[in-house]
Amino acid sequence: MKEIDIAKLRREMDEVQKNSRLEHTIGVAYTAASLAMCYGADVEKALIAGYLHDCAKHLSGEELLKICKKNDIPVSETEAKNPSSLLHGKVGAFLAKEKYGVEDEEILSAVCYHTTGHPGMTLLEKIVFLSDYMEPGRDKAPNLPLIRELIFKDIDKALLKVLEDTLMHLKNSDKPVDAMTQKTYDYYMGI
Ligand code: DGI
Ligand code: FE
Ligand code: FE
Repeated sequence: MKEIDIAKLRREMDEVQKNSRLEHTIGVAYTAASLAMCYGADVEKALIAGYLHDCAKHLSGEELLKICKKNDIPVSETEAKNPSSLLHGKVGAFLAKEKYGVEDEEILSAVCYHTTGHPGMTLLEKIVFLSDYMEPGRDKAPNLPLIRELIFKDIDKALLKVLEDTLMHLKNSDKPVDAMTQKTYDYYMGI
């Protein structure tokens, strides 16, 4: 893997992210590193993916759509309607490569799919997806104590619970479910 200066990456996130998002980013990076230690994934890759996962989140919906258009990144109808929520992962992976010099496909795909997941996730993708959900700064999701305990014992059981709670939350708050979020849920629920 190409050498990435992790301390520099953290400083770069410090520059583009406001206080609460930076705290969240650091929380995701260290939670992902801890899960990598627990499950034998690459700790450095987990840290890098954690630091970068929301590297496009400070951009407006308009800016995200513009980057997609300019760089031929495909945008679905649901993504076009909710760019800030649903496009910052894809654009984040693009920036991770083009701006922050990450070449590792595993890291790029963990950044890309951190919001929706996807069927057949790698261990690193699961780690980043779940760290984003349950890092220490998160306090709104239901069942956090249960998920935080379960995740270090059985990551796949924790994944099922998170997917279930996420879909329930989206439906209860009348938010359109992204096709990939639904596909991920169906795949892991065995539907
Ligand atoms: O970027 P974060 O806030 O740290 O977390 P995230 O990337 O997991 O989620 C960003 C937002 O996207 C959050 O408000 C939840 C929302 N979201 C996740 N899946 C879907 C979704 N929104 C819609 N409309 N549809 C989805 O399937
Ligand atoms: Fe995000
Ligand atoms: Fe996040």
